[in-house]
Amino acid sequence: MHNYVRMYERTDNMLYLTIIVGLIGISLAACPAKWLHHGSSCYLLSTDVLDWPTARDICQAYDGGYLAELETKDESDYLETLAKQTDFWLGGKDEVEGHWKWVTSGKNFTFTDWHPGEPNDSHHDEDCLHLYGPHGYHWNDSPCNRLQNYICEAGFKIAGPLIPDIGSAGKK
Ligand SMILES: [Ca+2]
Ligand SMILES: [Ca+2]
Ligand SMILES: [Ca+2]
Repeated sequence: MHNYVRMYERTDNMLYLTIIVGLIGISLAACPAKWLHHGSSCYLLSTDVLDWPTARDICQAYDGGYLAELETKDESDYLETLAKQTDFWLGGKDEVEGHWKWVTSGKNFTFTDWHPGEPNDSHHDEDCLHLYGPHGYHWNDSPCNRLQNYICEAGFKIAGPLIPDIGSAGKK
């Protein structure tokens, strides 16, 4: 009887340890569930459509999240390949006409992949950046109130090597 009690206590302790280690593991996971990892970032391709300001706010509501900022050809190529089914808002805007910036970081564009003839500020009403299907998913400026899918980006968190070791011990 005494041994049974001790065994259950031990099982409970192992359960708590497993839960705690699991929670630590989740908090240190490389990318959150449904987010894709590429390079130093995680990306979430939306399944809903929003106007550009709302998409920006939704992305910023995620921990460390922002509407995607494409700083390199590698990053742009990766997302253009993924975007092949629909158009996606990106985190660029020309608040001052023709002066494009990434809104979250405030950085000027260091790399661009504009479709030829873009940005054209069509009807003097295109101030928000997106990957545009009819333009081969290259960059285009578009009216900010248009409802489209969007891509959120967040920093890739590297899990420490110690945590997986504790995790595997806790499961034994
Ligand atoms: Ca980026
Ligand atoms: Ca514009
Ligand atoms: Ca345009």
